[in-house]
Amino acid sequence: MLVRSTAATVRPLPFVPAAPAEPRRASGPAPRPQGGGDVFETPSPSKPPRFEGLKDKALIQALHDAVAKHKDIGYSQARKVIFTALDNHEGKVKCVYTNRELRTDKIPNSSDMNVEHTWPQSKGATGAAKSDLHHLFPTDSKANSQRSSYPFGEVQKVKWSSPSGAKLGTDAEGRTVFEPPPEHKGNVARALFYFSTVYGKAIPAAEEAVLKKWNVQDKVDAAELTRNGAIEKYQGNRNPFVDDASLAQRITDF
Ligand SMILES: [Ca+2]
Repeated sequence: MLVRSTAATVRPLPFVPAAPAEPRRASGPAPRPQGGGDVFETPSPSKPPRFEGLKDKALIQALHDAVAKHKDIGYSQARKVIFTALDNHEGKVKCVYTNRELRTDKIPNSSDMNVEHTWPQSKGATGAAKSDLHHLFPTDSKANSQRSSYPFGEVQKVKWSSPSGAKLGTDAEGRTVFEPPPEHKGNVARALFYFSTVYGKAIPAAEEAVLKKWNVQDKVDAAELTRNGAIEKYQGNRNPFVDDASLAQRITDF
């Protein structure tokens, strides 16, 4: 499953959902359907552990153990949460790639705005990972199509761009890559570090190098921190790379 360049790499066990095809409703209370959705019953205090003295695989394992377990709210609920609560500010939802705003109080038509899987479904964001809010963001549907499932990178030769600064094109090595606007670059990096850690997926080396750069360039701001805390209320876990952006620098190879 894991495509790694180094041999004998021990990865943390990926988070495994109960089973595919609506299993999470087989037991436990039925989800409440109102806007904003279920709130996780026992939100933990927002004081993140420090993981001092750990690095590389030991740090990945410790982070995995600390945050992988969470509530799978299901994809329809994830979409509802994003468009009606989590990313709805004063009645408007903003595309993270183009900055286009849409006034809405419900899930919009998917040809207008939809949910971006920062870690693509085609590359493993399935099961619980498909509805994990930490890597889901609202996007303009056309921008989402442009990104497709291309890796993130620095575009040299532009094929498509948005006034926001998002670009699709080829990088210095000729690979087709997608570049988000500057203010979302760090958010993408930290979302993918989280995904790799929680689901045991490797990040290709070229992409990882760019993400680490973006993690430093676009630092965590109040909005990203607030979103991290809000997600914790829905699914019961935090993105530790948002709580402490320096963690990524202690991991040589995601
Ligand atoms: Ca940012």
